[in-house]
Amino acid sequence: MIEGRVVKEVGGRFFVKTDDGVMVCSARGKLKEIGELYVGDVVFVDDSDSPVIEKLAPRESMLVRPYVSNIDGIVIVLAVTPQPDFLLADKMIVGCVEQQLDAIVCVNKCDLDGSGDLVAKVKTEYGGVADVIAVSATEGRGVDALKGMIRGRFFCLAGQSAVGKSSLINALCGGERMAVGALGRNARGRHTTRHVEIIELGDGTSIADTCGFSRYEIPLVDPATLAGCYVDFDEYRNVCRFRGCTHTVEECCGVKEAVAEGKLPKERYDRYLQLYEEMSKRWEKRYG
Ligand SMILES: Nc1nc2c(ncn2[C@@H]2O[C@H](COP(=O)(O)OP(=O)(O)OP(=O)(O)O)[C@@H](O)[C@H]2O)c(=O)[nH]1
Ligand SMILES: [Mg+2]
Ligand SMILES: [Zn+2]
Repeated sequence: MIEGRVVKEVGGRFFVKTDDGVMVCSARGKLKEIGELYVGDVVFVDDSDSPVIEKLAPRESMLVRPYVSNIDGIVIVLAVTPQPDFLLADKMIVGCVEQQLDAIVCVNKCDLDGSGDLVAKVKTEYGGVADVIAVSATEGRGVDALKGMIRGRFFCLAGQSAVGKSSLINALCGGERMAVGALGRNARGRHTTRHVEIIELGDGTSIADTCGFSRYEIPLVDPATLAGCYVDFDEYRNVCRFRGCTHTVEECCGVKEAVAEGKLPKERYDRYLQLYEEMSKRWEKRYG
């Protein structure tokens, strides 16, 4: 059997990269069911006849949106247009903390960000929890710096449709690898990329292009533990009077004080309350 990595899946056919090149494979038994094999999976292929994936190696990490496995981190792409959905980005960062993945927040289309307002805002929101980088896929600005940040590792690009994920892949590999969409008149995008695909950039670096999305559900967690995924709150929680403070309704809360003093971004905190509320509702209904 030959070992390889699933680098792309289209309509039940899996493209598996091995030392000898890419093989187009089908899958055996349960593995051929939808949602069983992910791009990023390490698999074993029987090529005695037409190549078939027989076995799956254990996964080190796994995301269900986008569907990809064995990544080291996520490049969360925001852009000047379409309008950034910060709650979506918060949720992706919670997902990264839970799976112990690196998060890079990448602000694309900074050629349209005149005086740098969006970049400044994103740095305020996420500077305490992730690396933030400003790029322009079309003008090439910041692309080498981004490449440096992911060197030697496997990252996936994630974010809303039309933020420029595929354009960034093209800029990173200096070619026209991925199809790029046009912006719709409402600037909401049209979902150009329809499958996940891994592109190797050399030096052991690879990056996955993924389909844009506008909804992202983090796995259900006890709302009491949600604040633990906000690492920017860490330095203030020892001021909280109550152990296990959720930083919502409690008195004498270090996080709330930090927000009031402008040390933590107010909008991110407000979205935390929103997510806390959402999670509490899901938690109450967890048994049906
Ligand atoms: N001005 C400007 N436009 C950009 C930049 N990057 C991408 N675009 C444009 O944004 C549009 C969408 O780009 P895509 O790369 O297809 O976006 P995507 O995130 O891959 O979208 P989906 O595949 O639908 O998820 C295209 O019209 C690109 O030309 C940039 O840095 N500056
Ligand atoms: Mg795309
Ligand atoms: Zn608190």
